[in-house]
Amino acid sequence: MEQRELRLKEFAVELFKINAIKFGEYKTKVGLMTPVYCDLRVLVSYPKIMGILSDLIIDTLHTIESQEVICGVPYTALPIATIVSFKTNLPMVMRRKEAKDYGTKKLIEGIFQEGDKCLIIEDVVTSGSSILETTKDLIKEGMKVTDAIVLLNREQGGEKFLTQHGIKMHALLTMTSLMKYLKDAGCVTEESCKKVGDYLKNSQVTTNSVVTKRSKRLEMTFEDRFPYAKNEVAKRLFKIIIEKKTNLVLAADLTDATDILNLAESVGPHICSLKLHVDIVEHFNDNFTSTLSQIAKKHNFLLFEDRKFADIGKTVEYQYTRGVYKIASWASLVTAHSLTGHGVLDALLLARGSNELGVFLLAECSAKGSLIDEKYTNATITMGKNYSDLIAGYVCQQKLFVDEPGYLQLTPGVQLGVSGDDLGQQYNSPSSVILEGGADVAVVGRGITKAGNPENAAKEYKDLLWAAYLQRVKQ
Ligand code: 5IU
Repeated sequence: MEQRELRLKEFAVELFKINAIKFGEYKTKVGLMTPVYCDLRVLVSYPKIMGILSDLIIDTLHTIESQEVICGVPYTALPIATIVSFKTNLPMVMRRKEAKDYGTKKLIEGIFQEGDKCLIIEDVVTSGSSILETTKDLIKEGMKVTDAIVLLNREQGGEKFLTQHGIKMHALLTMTSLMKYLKDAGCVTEESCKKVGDYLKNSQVTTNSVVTKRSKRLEMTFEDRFPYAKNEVAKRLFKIIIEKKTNLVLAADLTDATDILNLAESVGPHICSLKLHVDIVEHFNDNFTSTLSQIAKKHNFLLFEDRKFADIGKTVEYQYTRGVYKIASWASLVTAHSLTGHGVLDALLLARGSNELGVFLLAECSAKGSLIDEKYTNATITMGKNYSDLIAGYVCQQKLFVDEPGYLQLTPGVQLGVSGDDLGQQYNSPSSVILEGGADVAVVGRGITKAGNPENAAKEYKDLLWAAYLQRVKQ
């Protein structure tokens, strides 16, 4: 037997001895039964075996084109990557795993240059989706990923999936070689080997099922979608929604400044954002927006100006930054029409400067007789795709962009017990906009502002919307 194969065989037997590989009847993460279970987290308790493992990885590393940094997929592979980094002097980067930290902290810790090639280290590969998650963040930060070294390839489809995404997988052990080594060493019976072989044949993770699960916006939780958001304000909005468990946006369409402030104060705890039409506010002054900003900060919601920008870019730039309202100085979110072309988005991108800004692009309207047709809607969605750093999502009434989990669907026209108003507004119920319409966040105006007790109404809408969301993602 070749030297390396001998070392791998010894390593496989060590894994068996420390119970990192177990045989019997075990439940997998997704609830299926498996005759072989790998728990490589125990490795940290065996420094000597960690040493053997890191040397085997380093041998493989020498067969791969040069890499500038390495990254272990959290958590099990983190200490393994650390040892490899230490022994090879190859710097390491770390990916944050906790979604809730993303809003305020970096995705990737450590120093790297734009274009650096990053080698991925992982313990066990089944579908390959964990490696792809990590890869996406590394790419987002400007690195390249071409290779991944893994301890064990379970041979359930992960290698093919990663190849399709341009990542070559180098496995120290495959389930087949592991079983052979263990059988040769007398650790497992012929029967166990057969059971594992049969199991592998019947439990292939098809590439499609992985892709579909990962890209279905409507079935994913806000937590799972968070890493896909590219716009900074969208990330903040995701974070607020998750923390406050509310996807309710209040349309505070009152004309008296003090009434709006009082409403914001009482309803603040129940909303993720407060939407204004600032040009309907009488006696507007800068005090109004600064007080409102303080309330927004206190109750952790975002200020949203429903300005529906729709002019040539230069005018939009002025409308956003200048004049009486100085929208840029207080609104984190605005709406824009796609009608006049991408100049509107270019202008907002340019005028944003160091201000935080997320744009909801108007793809549909809730008003009866709207001239927006399917072609316009589709062209709007396409336009937004080129501005992922600026766009927080789309305003629309039905399930669109279902394969874009990082964008939010904002749906207005929500009220209980009323089908519309005298001026063309059309209403749906909170549960139907979420379940049938595909809304992520819903806008409620008069359903709350005209209620006898707006705070109680807001709480009721919040609870109904959240229950519908949980039902949609089956939580
Ligand atoms: N709004 C709509 N429909 C739309 C768009 C915006 O109702 O298609 I685009 C705004 C108008 C108003 C709020 O500020 O959402 C809805 O208020 P009511 O819930 O009071 O109808």
